Amino acid sequence: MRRTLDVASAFALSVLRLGAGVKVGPLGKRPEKPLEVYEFEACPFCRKVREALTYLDLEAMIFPCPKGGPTYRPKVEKEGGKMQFPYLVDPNTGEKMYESDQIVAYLFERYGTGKPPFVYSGGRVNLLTSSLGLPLRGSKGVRYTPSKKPEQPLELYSFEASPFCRIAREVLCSLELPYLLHNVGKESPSRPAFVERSGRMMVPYLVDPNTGTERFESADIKRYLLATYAA
Ligand SMILES: N[C@@H](CCC(=O)N[C@@H](CS)C(=O)NCC(=O)O)C(=O)O
Repeated sequence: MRRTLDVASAFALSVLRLGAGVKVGPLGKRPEKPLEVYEFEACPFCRKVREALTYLDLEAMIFPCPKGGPTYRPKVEKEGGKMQFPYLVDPNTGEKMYESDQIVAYLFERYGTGKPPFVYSGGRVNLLTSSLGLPLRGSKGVRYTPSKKPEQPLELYSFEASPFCRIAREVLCSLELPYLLHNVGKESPSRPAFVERSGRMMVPYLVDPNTGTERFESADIKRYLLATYAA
């Protein structure tokens, strides 16, 4: 029952977002290096950026910034001048920026084909639909859970609107575990290589190079992360 409610509430958030973060759209130039995104799962502004990453089939190093997180929050404040999320660093161009609408516009301009479709664009309606369902998730993906730091970043295959991926991302976020996010939305050109690697098209799929673990199933991923990294 608990698990059903967990999945249903994560699914409700994606329904409210009218399909944003499900499918890949027309793509532009590809970055050589993954983008770097400082964010936290329960932030509605951050969600808009993650949706754009799925649509544009972009890989990103995610540096989770849960409230109380001791590592990446102070880093953002030091580098950018304020503790505000999302914060994007594009190592391909040297661009660094706050403001979700500006980040989304930048990503579509640079790595898409220009202007974002309505559901990805700025404005009150999209912010409202990105915020409305959040109370359903309670405190998940908000606060820092003390953790042991991995030597190497983890990797997660995911797409934004999947409720199961959200469950995995929330735990990565709370534990402040940095990870390389591989977006494999519907129609993603990255899917064949993922299926070749994992054996089937299903997400989330976690890769932990620190322990040699690779696994599907959000509930198992959550259990694994807490058992391995919660302090
Ligand atoms: N206009 C900004 C608003 C960003 C914003 O208010 N983010 C909140 C999180 S949802 C924040 O950084 N709060 C400070 C904190 O979490 O400490 C944007 O669209 O990026």
